[in-house]
Amino acid sequence: MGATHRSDPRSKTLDRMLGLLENAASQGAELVLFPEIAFTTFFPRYLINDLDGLASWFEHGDVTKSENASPLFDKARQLGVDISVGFAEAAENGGRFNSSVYYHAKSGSVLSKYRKIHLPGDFEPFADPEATNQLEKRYFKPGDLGFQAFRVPDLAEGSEPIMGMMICNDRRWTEAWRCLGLQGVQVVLCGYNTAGFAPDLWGSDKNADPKQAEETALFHHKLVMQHGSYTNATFSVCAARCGVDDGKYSLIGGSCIVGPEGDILAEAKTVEDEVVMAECDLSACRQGKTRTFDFARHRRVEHYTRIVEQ
Ligand code: CDT
Repeated sequence: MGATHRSDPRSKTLDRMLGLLENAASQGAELVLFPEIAFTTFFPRYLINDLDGLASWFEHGDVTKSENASPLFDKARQLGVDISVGFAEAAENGGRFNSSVYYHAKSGSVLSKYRKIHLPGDFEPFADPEATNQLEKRYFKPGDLGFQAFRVPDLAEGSEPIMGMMICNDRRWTEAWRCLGLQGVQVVLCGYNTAGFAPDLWGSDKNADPKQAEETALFHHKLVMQHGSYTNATFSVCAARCGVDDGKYSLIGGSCIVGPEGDILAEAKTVEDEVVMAECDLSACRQGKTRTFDFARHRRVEHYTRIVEQ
């Protein structure tokens, strides 16, 4: 999904999403992934002190019934296409999370929900008013649902694929991939909003060439998607919110579908609204899962305790 500005009405963004879903369905897609916080602009970049104002960026309660989001789920059901989509969740118990759901069209139900665990950025904004902020630590709690894989009935013929979700910054953490990999995951879904040139945020050189900085961000993005897919013998699908928001904030593109050998099967050509499509034969995961990354035979867990120590 390309640029989505702070001033864009919710209905405009939703209409774009409906159009993308119809486009994908017309090409035969069985599952469509939308980005992180897809229904609005990436609001954690703004300092929002007004509580009512902040609430307006969130979906309250069941996202599939939410006024601004429900038409997407209704359309998915009508088209018979599963969707996974990211949104800002205001939960019934008052918790606020950066979440995604997997919606199963055939049963008209949410098969799985994920709440982002690795929240990047800061609680307080930078002193420099020109800096790009990412105030996720201010607006969200770390996810409390773990990295839980789930089975999807009626998707791939004759099988119930094992899937898992992560959101944006999670993809940079090997631990997140391995938690899903250990559950035998065959497809990892990951929506993201990744700033391009934002030196305060990245801790990089303020005088760097912005184009070069974006290329580096894109390189790191693909690096972790390809590495995570390969070392866990899984397909992965990632969808960017990209382009330049508010004429000022650049977000990298790079939406792609990666195979279990780490190869990119399809990738976005633009930083605008675009459908990226690949046919995934899940039996291709078998090679890695039974040989190089046969975890039961080759892992040496007695040497991994440091990973879970504080
Ligand atoms: N949305 C999100 O998680 N973005 C982060 C930006 C990094 S902040 C230093 C990402 O990992 O792409």
